[in-house]
Amino acid sequence: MTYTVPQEAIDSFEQDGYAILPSVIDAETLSMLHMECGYFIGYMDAWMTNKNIEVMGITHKGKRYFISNRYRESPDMHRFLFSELMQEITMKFLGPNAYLFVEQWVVKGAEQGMKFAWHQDSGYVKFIDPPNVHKPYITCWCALDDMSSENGTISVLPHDVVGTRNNVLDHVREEGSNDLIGYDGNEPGIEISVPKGSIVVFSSTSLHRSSANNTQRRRRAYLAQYSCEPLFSSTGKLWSQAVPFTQNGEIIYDHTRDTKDRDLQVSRLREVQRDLESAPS
Ligand SMILES: O=C(O)CCC(=O)C(=O)O
Repeated sequence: MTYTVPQEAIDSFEQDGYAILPSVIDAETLSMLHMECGYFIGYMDAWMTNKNIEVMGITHKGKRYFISNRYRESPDMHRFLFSELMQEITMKFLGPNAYLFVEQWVVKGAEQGMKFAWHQDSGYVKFIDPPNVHKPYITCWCALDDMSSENGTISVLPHDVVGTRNNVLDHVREEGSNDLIGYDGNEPGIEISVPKGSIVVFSSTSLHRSSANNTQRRRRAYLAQYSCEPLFSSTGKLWSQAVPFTQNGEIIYDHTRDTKDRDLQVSRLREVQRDLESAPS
């Protein structure tokens, strides 16, 4: 079935910086995402156990995982990331040219799943590279479980509440969690309760956070971020990745070529892992 983003969702994104697309991921794809998620969490757990570490950046073993840019290690993830569904979403919220910028599992452990502080995704870029200027990109936050305040869903702050349209705030790092915080006011934002298979699309300047998971089950989300052009650091280095997805609205993703780039990607990931391990926590 071909999906069309409703006009109200586009209006909501333009006005508030976010839009909710309920139950848009089909059951088969959702089941594939569940299996892949299990694999990557198991891998990360084993890796941290082997290294004898409990914390790596914003990942805290058993409590909260952020596992990024590993889709090439999966035989199936490319089918979702470069699907017609994502083509339609990127076309409507970003424009006719889209690059995969970041993809990431965000999983909160049962009962002890940590909150994640108010931030803008672009705030993480600015924190690491203050002079960086980039066009806002989009985050497609995919709910792999039914999401509620009990299991750590996200909340978003509409753009006009603190003026985040095209405005990247300064973020500060929180001791202990290593979260970057872009807002510490009292606004509660809009808490988003959605069924599994829903996608929340938000702008990279949209402030969002997520609450703790107090339930007895893991809370799983998958994030796919797309930019309208490759994003470079202020010193000219490619930030994360820019995998060509669409051009003039047509899918141009080339899986064979992407798979050939895999060795390069793996060696880049190792570099990032080394940097993370040597960074002060
Ligand atoms: O899924 C969550 O808890 C939020 C993740 C998030 O905000 C992010 O990775 O930027």
